[in-house]
Amino acid sequence: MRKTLVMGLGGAGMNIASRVKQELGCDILAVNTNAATLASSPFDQRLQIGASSCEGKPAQSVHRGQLAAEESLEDLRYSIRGADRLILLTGLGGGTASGASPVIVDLALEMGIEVIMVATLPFDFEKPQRAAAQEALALLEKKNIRLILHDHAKALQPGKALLDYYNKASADIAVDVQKLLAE
Ligand SMILES: Nc1nc2c(ncn2[C@@H]2O[C@H](COP(=O)(O)OP(=O)(O)OP(=O)(O)O)[C@@H](O)[C@H]2O)c(=O)[nH]1
Ligand SMILES: [Mg+2]
Repeated sequence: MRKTLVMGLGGAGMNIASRVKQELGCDILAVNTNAATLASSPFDQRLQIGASSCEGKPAQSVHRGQLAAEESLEDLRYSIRGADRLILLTGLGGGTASGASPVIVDLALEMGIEVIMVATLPFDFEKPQRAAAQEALALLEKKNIRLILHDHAKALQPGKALLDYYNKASADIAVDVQKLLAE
């Protein structure tokens, strides 16, 4: 049997991952620069990255997210070892998500792990996040991975609360993960 590791990366990635955990009951590795978010999360496996570059706080830029993953490369390697397949859940646009995910993908590929990334894209009104997501996507699209994208901008309807979109994306991604786990 193939061994699949599900990872929730960054704040959105961890929120999505908790829904996936709730619905599918699978083990999840939570990865974030933000120590407080990790500490209050429901995951058994947690990895703080970039303790020096981010000092336990949100990365806030693609550059710092990248530095965080590079700084913690050996911890990441240790945490994903033994998996044949990585399902990486994240909300592109965040510093951690956009900066760390290309580094984590490269590490996994180098270790011979198949990578499937399931990511949300920011709303149009999140201008800097949208730019960060595009920057990350330009890198990720060149890599030998499967990318499944859920674009918040395309889902936008008047009068709906942000949380409704987040919940819908999380529910849709739980379905994606269920299908992937059944493959
Ligand atoms: N689906 C979903 N999307 C979210 C959620 N929270 C934020 N987002 C989206 O995800 C993007 C990234 O936000 P975060 O996850 O907070 O960013 P991060 O990866 O933690 O990066 P830093 O906070 O800079 O360390 C945002 O721009 C939103 O578009 C959530 O709970 N669910
Ligand atoms: Mg965050």
